[in-house]
Amino acid sequence: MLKTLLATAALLAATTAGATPVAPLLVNGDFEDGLTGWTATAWGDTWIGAEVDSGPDGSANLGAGLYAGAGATLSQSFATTAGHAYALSFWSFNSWWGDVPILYAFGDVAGEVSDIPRWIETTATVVASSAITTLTFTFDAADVPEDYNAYLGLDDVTITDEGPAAPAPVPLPASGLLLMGALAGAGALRRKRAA
Ligand SMILES: [Ca+2]
Repeated sequence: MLKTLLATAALLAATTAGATPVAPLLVNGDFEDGLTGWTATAWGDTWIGAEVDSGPDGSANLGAGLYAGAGATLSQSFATTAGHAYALSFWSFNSWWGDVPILYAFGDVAGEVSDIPRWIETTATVVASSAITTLTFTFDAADVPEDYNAYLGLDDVTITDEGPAAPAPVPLPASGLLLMGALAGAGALRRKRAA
């Protein structure tokens, strides 16, 4: 019990000190530990796995070989605080005769990266709506023709908790109606007093 209290106190102290860097919410987002922490599914002949040293900084990265009509998904779920904004960043590339897109879904935000012949960074910000949020990548090879294959790379996936999201601005029509209501009320009060 005392140990738990001390640990909690230490955690609070570290959190409030502000000097401690924000811990990554994802496990193994840089694939230096293979596919640990990730759930990977592949369809057909698609291959998905960790490459050793071809990442953006010569590090390990995720590789996916996609064959005709096949694709693969990669996902990871983690704890989030509803109402907090989360910044997503990842590096990716594709290599093929054509252009196989990388689709990503993070909470209720979805996006697509395509035409990336070299490593580039993609960023997005999401406001979490629940205690658990899932990040899913889908490597869409639906357009890969027979006897061809595509190759995709993914590395340095990070999620950063940016704290409570700024409240959405009140729509003008709503505030206008409120103002009109207040003015009408004041007018009615004046008429009542004058009567
Ligand atoms: Ca890496």
